Amino acid sequence: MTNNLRALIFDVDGTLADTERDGHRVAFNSAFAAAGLNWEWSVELYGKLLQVTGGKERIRYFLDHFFDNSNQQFQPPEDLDGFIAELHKSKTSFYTDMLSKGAIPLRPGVKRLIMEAREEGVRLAIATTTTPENVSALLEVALAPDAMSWFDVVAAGDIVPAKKPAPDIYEVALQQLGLKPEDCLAFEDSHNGILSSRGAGLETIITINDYTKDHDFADALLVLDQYGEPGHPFTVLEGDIGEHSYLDLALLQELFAKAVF
Ligand code: XBP
Ligand code: MG
Repeated sequence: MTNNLRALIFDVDGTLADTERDGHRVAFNSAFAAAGLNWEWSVELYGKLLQVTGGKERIRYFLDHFFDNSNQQFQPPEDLDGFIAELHKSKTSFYTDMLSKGAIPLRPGVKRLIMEAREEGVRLAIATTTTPENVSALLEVALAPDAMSWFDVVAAGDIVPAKKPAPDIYEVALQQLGLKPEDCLAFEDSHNGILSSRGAGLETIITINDYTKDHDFADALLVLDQYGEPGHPFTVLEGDIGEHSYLDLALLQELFAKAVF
């Protein structure tokens, strides 16, 4: 029996838009400065910190593993969790401000693919580690003012205690969609992301970016540099795409039909 492709479930950061280096990282640094902290996350350091998903979790990971406090300049407050939560709230505010001014565009082909799915009645969902208001800040400006209503499910942030690479956020998305993994495809950009999506049983399409180009994607259905556009082909890094030169629903249906769930 053949299954129909019923829904596309997208990661956000790194997949829909390159938000990490010039968005999240910059917002973290702005929040540190506003709090009077002289912490500065360079592009290189941030690459290492991305090993841990979730902004609050990432700040804690920085303090535990990368922060040189030998001169005791920073006195950790008694309520470190509360301190980190406040810092992260400020980071979210800097981030949503930046994004609402259009700081970060969608990656090539993303809007076209989403519009095509809508036209063809393939449902849309999001499964992300980031804070929910970050998703709307990006999509309402970069996609369309009413873009949030295009997604049947937006599973985001702290609704699951175990963030990616745990499968939980994808499991929530599937549950809220009322679909099985073999009805859907997932879209990711990172090793933690594909561990999460595959952990939930989803076949996964990867688009790499500068931070994730050396990650292990052996488990992916397809690995691309980008979705591409008519006249602007993608580069295929792993997988079989026949005659196609950009990612559209026809290619997704072909891959889906061949997928072994
Ligand atoms: C995204 C993340 C997030 C963002 C920051 O991972 O790891 O932590 O970097 O978002 P993925 P918050 O793309 O795998 O979902 O600061 O809002 O947590
Ligand atoms: Mg991602």
